[in-house]
Amino acid sequence: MPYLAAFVPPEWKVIHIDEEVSPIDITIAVDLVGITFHTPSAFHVYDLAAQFRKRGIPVALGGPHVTLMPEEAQAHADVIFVGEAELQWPQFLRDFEIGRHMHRYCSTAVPALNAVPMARKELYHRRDFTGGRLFATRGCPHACDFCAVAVMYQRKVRARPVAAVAAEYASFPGKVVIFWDDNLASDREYAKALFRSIAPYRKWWSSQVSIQAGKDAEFLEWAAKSGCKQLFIGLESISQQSMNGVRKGFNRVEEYVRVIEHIHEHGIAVQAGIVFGFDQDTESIFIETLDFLESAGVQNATFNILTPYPGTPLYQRLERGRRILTRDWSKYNGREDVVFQPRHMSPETLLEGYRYANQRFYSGTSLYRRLIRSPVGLWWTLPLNLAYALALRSARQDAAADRGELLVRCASRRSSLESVSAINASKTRSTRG
Ligand code: B12
Repeated sequence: MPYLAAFVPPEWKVIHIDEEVSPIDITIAVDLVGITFHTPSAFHVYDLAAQFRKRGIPVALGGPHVTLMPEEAQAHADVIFVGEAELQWPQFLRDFEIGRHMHRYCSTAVPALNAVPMARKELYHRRDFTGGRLFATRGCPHACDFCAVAVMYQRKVRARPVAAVAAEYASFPGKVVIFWDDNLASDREYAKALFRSIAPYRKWWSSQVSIQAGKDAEFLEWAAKSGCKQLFIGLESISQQSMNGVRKGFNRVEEYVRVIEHIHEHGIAVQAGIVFGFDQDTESIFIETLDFLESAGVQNATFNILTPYPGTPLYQRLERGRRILTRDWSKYNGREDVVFQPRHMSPETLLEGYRYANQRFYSGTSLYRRLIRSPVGLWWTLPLNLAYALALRSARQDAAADRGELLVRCASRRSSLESVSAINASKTRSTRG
């Protein structure tokens, strides 16, 4: 939002509220409310929008879910933005000022990012996700069938001018910066030029890249020289069949160990993105993945339950197979709920396997095994691991409380308390209701 705010004419006053940081004051006196959100927040946002609209305040909605589900979002807003809004948002503001705006602004082509402004830093909050964050490129050339980016940006990769990115990078007062790019290695020559120009600022940075980055020595050399401390790589699965099945066959599983070693040799830590629940996954995938991550000495990992975001080929495939279990978007969080019928296991087994992976990976023994071999000092890897472990512990406590509440509901319906699937079914029904 601080980035979109940079397009707003200076005579407007912009207030930025991030619900991760503070609650929203529904009674606030404003002329227009704009909200961005991912799929899991959709119902919550529709509820918020209804409260503002009830007070006569127009609501504008945008973001990935709106782009992927425009018809649904339209019913909850005065105006929606479908696709990227660099051109349409300023147009809307002009229309709004003269009281003649449309209800839907669609970007017909992906915008070039040659002249985009820097985000408005005075709107950042101390503890939200915006401090020390910027993007250099947008989009990814790949078409993995579970990824919303491929649908949203039509696989078109665009880059900001190197000098503009370097200037924004330099403008952050802090030492640590994250490039929130979809794949900073989409154009590796561009990336190398960028690394050369940010090296003098002597900051530390991390970003997400595809596996090709780990094979390119010059990329890694310049990344390291410019202060790269960690790369997030979507390894996704240690099953080659699973990778082939979701159009990510360019991830060659037999190369993973060498790629991780290569990145480590440059003094860069690896954060692995792992997904469980692919059609080729069987129950052994959980233990095998953890054995692999520990033996490869991966410093950090983000585990996800495969989630078919609406609009993706994965969603369409599962829908055709009648395998979508719920359309309650709040469950499309990839962390707490399974929303589809996996092929070779039950939803409960998938959830338990996912929990097992988190518990084992962030246990003391695993931490010791992995971090002892870290190419980056403990000052970088330990706080990250502890932060993950703490976040997981609090999520587990919430889930336990949630399960307790569900047991009460089940009991009152005289459902079987032994059956986990009965609990899950009840959870789905009650949320829908
Ligand atoms: C950074 C990021 C995060 C950050 C978000 C921090 C933050 N406060 O912004 C963190 C790490 C927290 C995060 C979490 C998650 N993320 Co995320 N994330 C991203 C990422 C990499 C970049 C987002 C971004 O800043 N893009 C740049 C901006 C400029 O683009 P944009 O959001 O599309 O906005 C443009 C337009 O949509 C429009 N617009 C957007 N909002 C609005 C609002 C208004 C009023 C207007 C006018 C216009 C407008 O204007 C913008 C300029 O063109 C995207 C990938 C991507 N490229 O979008 C994934 C992505 C958005 N995330 C995704 C997912 C799945 C998640 C998680 C569910 C993952 C998980 N399992 O936990 C969670 C959900 C969090 C939640 N609470 O809802 C999916 C979204 C799928 C979906 N259908 O929602 C994406 C697309 C990744 C993917 N490969 O599929 N994420």
